[in-house]
Amino acid sequence: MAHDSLTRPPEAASDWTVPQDWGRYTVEEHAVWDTLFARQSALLPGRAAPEFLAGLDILHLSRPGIPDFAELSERLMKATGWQVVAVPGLVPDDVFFDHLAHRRFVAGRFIRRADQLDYLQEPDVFHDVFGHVPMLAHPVFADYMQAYGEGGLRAMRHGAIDKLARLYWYTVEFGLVRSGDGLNIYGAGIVSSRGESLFALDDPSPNRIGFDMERVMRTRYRIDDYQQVYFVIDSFDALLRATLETDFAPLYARLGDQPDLAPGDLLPGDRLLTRGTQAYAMARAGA
Ligand code: HBI
Ligand code: FE
Repeated sequence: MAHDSLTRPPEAASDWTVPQDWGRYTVEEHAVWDTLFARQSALLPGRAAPEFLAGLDILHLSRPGIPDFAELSERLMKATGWQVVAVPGLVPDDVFFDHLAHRRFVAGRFIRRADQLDYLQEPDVFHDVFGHVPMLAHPVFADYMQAYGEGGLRAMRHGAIDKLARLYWYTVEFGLVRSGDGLNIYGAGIVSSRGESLFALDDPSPNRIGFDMERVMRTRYRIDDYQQVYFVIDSFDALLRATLETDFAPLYARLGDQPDLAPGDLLPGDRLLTRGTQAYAMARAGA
């Protein structure tokens, strides 16, 4: 997603952060958080990765109301050295990567309206804090997110942001992880969405493919509907190792010579866990 068209709002600092102004949230806004939290908490046991559920506990996120980032950051800092900072919305890529590289997770401070419970385009505080922050309490994932930020700053020098954004998309946002003989959710975009928390694991429509760095970086994604493919990591250790061990310069060069893949494409070399019917995507395309 190219964010160079963004202009920094006057109230934002040079690093695009703004005060959360926790005291300004209304009773209705806290109630929206509580409604979303209750829905997802009822749904996620057995579906979300145990590491995600542990993060909810470690960070006391089951307390009612929108979390105060100062309190949340105090606990998170003790766990993995991360903190949560408020931003007005999407920030430019270089700003985003720099925050991640310094263990600062940027979270939107606004929350969706009660009539937008099921979907919204811009990441709000529920998507960012409920979706992304619990995994930051897990040391290996916390290291992965910082490595991703550092990689992002390098990718900019190779003009490879779009390739690296796909890694973020298919892991941090929409990743699945093996758990015993099943699959669990760890991606924030899934775990913060009731519909996709069901669809990603249960629906026969999407492909589910074993994670491979080059394959992920070749694969386009959609931002407007459920994913047509989910990539599955064997473990968070494996994801961190893959990121630290990849020599990205030659990989970006190889990627430059190969055509991108559409979200629903399959390759002979894919480690295919589910060959999807793509029925959902076809129905939506035909609608
Ligand atoms: N800004 N606030 C915010 N949140 C994001 O998730 C985000 C962003 N800017 C850029 C971005 N994500 C992605 O395009 C990067 O992966 C490149
Ligand atoms: Fe997100």
